[in-house]
Amino acid sequence: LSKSDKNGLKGEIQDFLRDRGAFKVRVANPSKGFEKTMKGCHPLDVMSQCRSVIVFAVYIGLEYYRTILIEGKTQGDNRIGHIFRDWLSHGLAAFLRTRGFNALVPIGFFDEDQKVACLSYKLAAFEAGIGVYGKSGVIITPEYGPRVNLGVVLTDAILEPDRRLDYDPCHNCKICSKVCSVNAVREDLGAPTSHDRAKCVEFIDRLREETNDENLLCGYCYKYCPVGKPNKKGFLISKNKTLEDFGKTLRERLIRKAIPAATVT
Ligand code: B12
Ligand code: SF4
Ligand code: SF4
Repeated sequence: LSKSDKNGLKGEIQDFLRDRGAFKVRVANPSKGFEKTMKGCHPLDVMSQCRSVIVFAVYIGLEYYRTILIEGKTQGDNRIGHIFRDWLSHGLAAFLRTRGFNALVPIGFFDEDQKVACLSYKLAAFEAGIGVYGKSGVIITPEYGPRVNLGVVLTDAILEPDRRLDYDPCHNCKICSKVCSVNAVREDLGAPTSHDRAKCVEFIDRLREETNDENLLCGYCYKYCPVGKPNKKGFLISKNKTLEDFGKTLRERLIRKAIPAATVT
């Protein structure tokens, strides 16, 4: 028996995604858990006939955030890794449709101004047991820490659900709160309330504005999290640099410009 025969459709889905680069594929039941969903952003709000939430993770470095330049300019959010992830998700949705199921890739915002997606991939990953929320507000996987990109496909196929992980990666670690330039991670609070989303969003918005989209992201908390062994080769940075790559003086200037009241240490 092949893996797929043994595990049925779920096994086939896992094979499909693993063959294309995902290292972990799990399923959440939309009718269980999801208590922390924002109003309007439940999987059943996005797809009323959804019976399974398929979540997968791809291991990445910051290179993943390299942006495709069109006529020498960044055009919105066309980051290469996101396109790859969406390609995987749509490939799986197409595969499920050939099997007679409905499938939907949740893309886009519920509230664009507040940067709230129509479905939180992190919450889906938490419910499916891909990882748990860390103090920095992102999902920490035992395998690669936060350095993963998450994909979600909703379907009406009934698949055996997995469980949340019983895992506490943060313990007394304070690294993300120490490296965050704008104190958006509180070390004294538990995850995920420790992450001040508004501060982080404001900082990144202003950073983009001040650097004319030269610097799209910060990601210090993501880069320095000690969980999962960082593979140096995965951290080649090209077009979209992190703040660190701007050199100390320029970095401090960018932070001050972005948030004048920020304390730069
Ligand atoms: C908008 C967005 C941003 C915004 C806002 C960030 C944010 N934290 O919301 C900005 C531009 C700042 C950003 C930055 C980054 N992002 Co971003 N972002 C998104 C996006 C598109 C939507 C996030 C969203 O809607 N949040 C809305 C809030 C409401 O959802 P939530 O954060 O999960 O909050 C839930 C919990 O708080 C939960 N909750 C509340 N109380 C409790 C209590 C308990 C016990 C539990 C379990 C849950 C819980 O309730 C909320 C849901 O209702 C997602 C993709 C997606 N569709 O999900 C990627 C995503 C979250 N980003 C990602 C990444 C990697 C980053 C960066 C590292 C990028 C970088 N290199 O800098 C940084 C990290 C910043 C950080 N520390 O969070 C990854 C995260 C991967 C991971 N390991 O978790 C995602 C999932 C993209 C992807 N497909 O992989 N991002
Ligand atoms: S850096 Fe430390 S505290 Fe922050 S998310 Fe990673 S393990 Fe948790
Ligand atoms: S992405 Fe940057 S600003 Fe946001 S929490 Fe992480 S280190 Fe802080």
